[in-house]
Amino acid sequence: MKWTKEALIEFESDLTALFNEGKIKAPLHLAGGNEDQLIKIFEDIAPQDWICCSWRSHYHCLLKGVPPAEVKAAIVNGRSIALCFPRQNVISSAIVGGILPIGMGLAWALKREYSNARVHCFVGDMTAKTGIYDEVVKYAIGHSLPITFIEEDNGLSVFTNTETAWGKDQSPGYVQIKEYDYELTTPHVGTGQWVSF
Ligand SMILES: Cc1ncc(C[n+]2csc(CCOP(=O)(O)OP(=O)(O)O)c2C)c(N)n1
Ligand SMILES: [Mg+2]
Repeated sequence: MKWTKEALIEFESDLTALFNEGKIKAPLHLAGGNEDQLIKIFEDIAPQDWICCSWRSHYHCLLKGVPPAEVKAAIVNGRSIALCFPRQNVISSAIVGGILPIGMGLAWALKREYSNARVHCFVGDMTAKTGIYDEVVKYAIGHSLPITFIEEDNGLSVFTNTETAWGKDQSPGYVQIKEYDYELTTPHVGTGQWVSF
């Protein structure tokens, strides 16, 4: 099924109405506003690729080909924040940053199997500012893993301004970061030889 912006919005509006009528007894994170961008991004996503998402993934599921009735049923049953559809290679975690190491492990597995599939890992702007994001992106680049990270930047962490949360409105302050290079000459004590962990 080829999704248009209007059809996505209609799908979400239907869910919003159900939520407001008290028929969905679980959180529902609305997307509203990123339809054009997602439709474009999914043009480059192959059927064999994997989609890694977080708590707002109904558009991603639909665009990956999960039948709308299945997505709707899962949401009405309260599973909106962690939609997983293994048949269409869609997995989600509702833990901030939780999907990142999962996606990275998946990408490692695909590389080891010489698969031509890729992982597409979607994260919010606050998630992209967490420590785990830095580690995972650095590791993925370093090991040339078949993974794409997509930051969905709405400037908000739930309803808090992300920049404000990190103190961006404050004066620079007194924090200093210093760095120097050095060469280690002694191995870990007791190993007797160089070991790698
Ligand atoms: C470990 C953890 N802490 C807190 C939360 C609650 N929480 C859900 S979404 C979110 C904000 C994350 O911001 P961002 O990644 O920008 O996503 P957005 O709010 O834009 O969907 C938080 C703190 C959570 N799900 N997991
Ligand atoms: Mg955000």
